[in-house]
Amino acid sequence: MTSPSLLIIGAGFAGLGLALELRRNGFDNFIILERAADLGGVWRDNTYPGAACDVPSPLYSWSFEPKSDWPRRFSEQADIHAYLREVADRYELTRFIRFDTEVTDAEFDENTGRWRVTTADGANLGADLLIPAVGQLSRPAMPNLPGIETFTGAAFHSARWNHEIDLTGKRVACIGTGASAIQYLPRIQPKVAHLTLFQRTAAWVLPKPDTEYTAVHHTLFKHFPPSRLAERFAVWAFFEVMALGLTDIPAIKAPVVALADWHRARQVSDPTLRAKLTPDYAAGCKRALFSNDYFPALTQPNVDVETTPIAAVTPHGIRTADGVEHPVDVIIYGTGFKGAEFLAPMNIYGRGGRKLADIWADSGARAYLGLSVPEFPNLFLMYGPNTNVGSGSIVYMLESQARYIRQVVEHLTDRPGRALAARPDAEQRWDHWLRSRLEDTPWNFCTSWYRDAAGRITNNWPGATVLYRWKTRAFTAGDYVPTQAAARQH
Ligand code: N01
Repeated sequence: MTSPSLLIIGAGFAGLGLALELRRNGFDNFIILERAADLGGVWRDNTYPGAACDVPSPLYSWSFEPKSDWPRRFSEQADIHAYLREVADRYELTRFIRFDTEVTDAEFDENTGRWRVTTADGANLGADLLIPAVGQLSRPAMPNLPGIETFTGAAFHSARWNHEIDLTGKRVACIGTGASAIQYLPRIQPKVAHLTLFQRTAAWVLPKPDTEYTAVHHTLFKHFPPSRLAERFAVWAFFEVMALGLTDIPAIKAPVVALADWHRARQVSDPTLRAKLTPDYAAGCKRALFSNDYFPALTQPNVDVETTPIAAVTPHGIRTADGVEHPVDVIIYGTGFKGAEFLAPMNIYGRGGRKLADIWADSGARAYLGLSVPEFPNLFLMYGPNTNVGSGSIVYMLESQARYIRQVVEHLTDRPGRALAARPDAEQRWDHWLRSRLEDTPWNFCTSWYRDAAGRITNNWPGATVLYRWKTRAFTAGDYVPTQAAARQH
């Protein structure tokens, strides 16, 4: 049996998940190229205080590698990173990973039917299949603020937290109110002298049903697996209902809005502050956030919430549009990621030397099932266009993709030189169906990282995660154009 070779780019949840799926099914013919010196992806990079997952761990983990002793329901970064390392060790994955190896270019060679990859140090590698698994949130976005480079204090992005800067007694500016900011802000507020939150948009915040798992939980989860499955199922069902609320059953939104309003009213007694913290856009348009300590932190006497837009960064602080100078010692940019720039800065060339970034610049990022692009044979994306979840566990989505790609590998086994790219008509039907479902979603009604510069919703999956599982349940050869490399015809 000759199985095709794979180059997987990235050793985060996606790349490792595919490697596990392959190993579990007897395929070892792959290499993972990882630009950093460690595995873990976003769970390696995001080390800010309070970094945690806002999806409970029984669901935010591989279904086939359950863990009975998570310290709490919503795990912190260190525990998730440790889980990734544990599982990677169990399956001896590290011997498949080449660390400190950043892919810069990849080109499909029509003669050999293989991918040729170039790395930052100038090395070349080849494989039958190329699997970028680089995530959607791996490249921090800095705001384009005048004077940003003139600031003389310390400044860093939340995803590149500078742990050498002691924030104790400092005047700190926090820019951004997304999922990252609401986690670190309550952790740093007690130690700083003064914190100014520069809020452009208020967040929809829901109570976080977190709990510590006790020894009783751990024993039950370990020795009575139905209890662990029940926890996983309950979390999954909750997020699926929320996802349906975003796409299919708008009536579900009313109780969610009521809950968020109640939460804010209960935690913020000052009406002026409460008004500032009340969103003025459709719930669900940006990611809904779970926190019990964000609003209480904002009510503390050493905190100001500034809603006047930022005009410029100055050498000693931030100037707002009303001309007021806010002197600060440290600026923390919780300003998100370049989520719509899929696969950047890599250059990926398909048949005829066509560059993927150029095609997507015109059409927006799109791919059949979020996985395959016409004219890019044997390129399969993980966490590709429109496979992010507005509600639910990305790990569940990645498992669906890993299963699908494993079926592709099975199909190509004993077909050397055969390469598959989505049929253009299959991809168009898929995109048409996606766009029609996306039309009525709340994601259309504000700006967020779910949309590209042209306003197209390129990131989110419009539905329950189980719908994606269903759509990707079986590889169908008829949806692909098979090509046979001239140099490897039998
Ligand atoms: O980034 P964001 P994030 N002036 O893009 C503001 C995942 N995640 O890192 O809303 C002023 O959500 C911007 O303002 P506005 C999760 O999928 C997961 O927080 O554009 N403000 C916004 O408030 C999440 O969705 C976990 O008006 C500026 C903020 O910066 C994704 O990562 C934990 C600005 C950016 O928010 C991104 O979250 C953490 C400017 N010039 C993150 N530019 C889990 O728990 C930007 N902003 C799994």
